[in-house]
Amino acid sequence: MPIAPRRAQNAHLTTALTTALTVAPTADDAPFTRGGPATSSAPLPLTSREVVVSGAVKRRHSFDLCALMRLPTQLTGPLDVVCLSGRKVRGASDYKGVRLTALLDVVQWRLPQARDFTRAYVLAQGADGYTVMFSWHELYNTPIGVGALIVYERDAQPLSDEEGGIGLISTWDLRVALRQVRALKRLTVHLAEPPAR
Ligand SMILES: Nc1nc2c(c(=O)[nH]1)N[C@H]1C(S)=C(S)[C@@H](COP(=O)(O)O)O[C@H]1N2
Ligand SMILES: [Mo]
Repeated sequence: MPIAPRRAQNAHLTTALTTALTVAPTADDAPFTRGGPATSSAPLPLTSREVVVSGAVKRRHSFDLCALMRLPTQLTGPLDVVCLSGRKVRGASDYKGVRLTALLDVVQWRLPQARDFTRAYVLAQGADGYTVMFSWHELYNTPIGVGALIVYERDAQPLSDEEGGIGLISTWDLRVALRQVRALKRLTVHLAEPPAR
């Protein structure tokens, strides 16, 4: 079933987001762009062929393309990938992948104390080190979890090496480009340390 992005309902939130981010470099997203030294003319493509899930999990596991394809398929439906600056990176009619929570359900969160989930989170890292975060609550207690996908196809074509091979996309984010991770390599589960009482 396609996941329809809830753009219309979220219009008022976009305004709030723009206001909240005025301290961030909105005019120019240079700090967020990738790339090696300015001198390198043809940087190697950053590609992932498997995603390793580790950290606070019951059993560490590596998912290659075949393993991902065995999990229940999700399609995004039409989606604009827009950066913090408002720049549209691309439009897609469909991404295909599996839910991030489907991978986490395989490895199982290791949460020794009853309420550990309230401070649990996942870091998703690309081949170049680009890292984004999802909390347990976002994934299981908000609609974000339904739209957070590990993707391997766009518009019925496999993601090429140049496009990263395997990626992550958070369909229901207001600005989708930011939490899109190209060449997703690692997912690590963590427990945030509460301050001493
Ligand atoms: N691995 C990785 N993913 C990334 C980034 C990055 O630097 N590295 N930049 C993000 C930002 S800020 C944008 S705008 C988009 C750009 O999309 P594209 O690289 O797929 O064109 O990727 C996002 N995902
Ligand atoms: Mo960006």
